[in-house]
Amino acid sequence: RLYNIELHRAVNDGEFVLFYQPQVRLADGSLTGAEALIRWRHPERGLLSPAAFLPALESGPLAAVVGFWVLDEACAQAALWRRQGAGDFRMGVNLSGAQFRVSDLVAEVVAALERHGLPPQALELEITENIVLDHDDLVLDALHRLRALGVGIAFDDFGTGYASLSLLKHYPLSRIKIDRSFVQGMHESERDASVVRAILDMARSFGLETIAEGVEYEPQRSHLHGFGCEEGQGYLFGRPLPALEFADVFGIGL
Ligand code: G
Ligand code: G
Ligand code: MN
Ligand code: NA
Repeated sequence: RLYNIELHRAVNDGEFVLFYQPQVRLADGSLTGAEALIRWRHPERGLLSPAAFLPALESGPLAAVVGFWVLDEACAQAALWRRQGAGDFRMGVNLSGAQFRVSDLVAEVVAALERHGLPPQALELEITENIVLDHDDLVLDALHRLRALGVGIAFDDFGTGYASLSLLKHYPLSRIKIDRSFVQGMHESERDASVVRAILDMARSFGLETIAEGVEYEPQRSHLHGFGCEEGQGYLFGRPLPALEFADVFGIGL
């Protein structure tokens, strides 16, 4: 209960902030975009990461409100950075199931893009297996309409769920995000490396773009690049940062 009151206060007082983690081309490390990641600047408990509050947020009434705030804020940021010379910069935004259930997700996305003058190709929505399994037809229909508009759909944490192959077959995806659990083991474990190679082969045959999560060490980058993975995200390239620091580190708006 107390937690719900606090979440309402966080929404009303603007205590949520977005951090941005770089996404780069594995070939040369050049920036392609960022994933927006929510944080809670809690007045007493300091900076909270999603693990500390997302479960409560997503099981309560504010999940969609906060989700659409994230969408709007991330679109505004991407539009600003593109105007400041970041070129084809792409912004990744995580979705929650509530955003499909309680409102018209497609209308909200279109409104956010128009509000900020962001082209649909510059936005990539990230979905997980849980979202898809919970709300089947609703989700499928919304995703088809979003893809038709040109918005990207990335399948997050790919490979960890039970239905990955079935989802690949049925859902209109544009990218696969290879889960970091496979990436972390791939330079030590032949099995993990095989899983990564198989995922990349599948992505190719479905015509999907690829990004590897959790890239921390140079050998992981070079193996992934050698296997044909296009992009990477992880501590090797940069941690999630507040917008101003991100722009500073990546030379946007200089
Ligand atoms: O930022 P961090 O690496 O701690 O993120 C942990 C998890 O929280 C990630 O798996 C990410 O998908 C999820 N997450 C981060 N930001 C958002 C958000 O804005 N909305 C939703 N639904 N999930 C998020
Ligand atoms: O897929 P998801 O949206 O959950 O991914 C974002 C999460 O992964 C964030 O919590 C982020 O802090 C974390 N993360 C990003 N890069 C790395 C990395 O290189 N190593 C590890 N262990 N975690 C990472
Ligand atoms: Mn994600
Ligand atoms: Na995620």
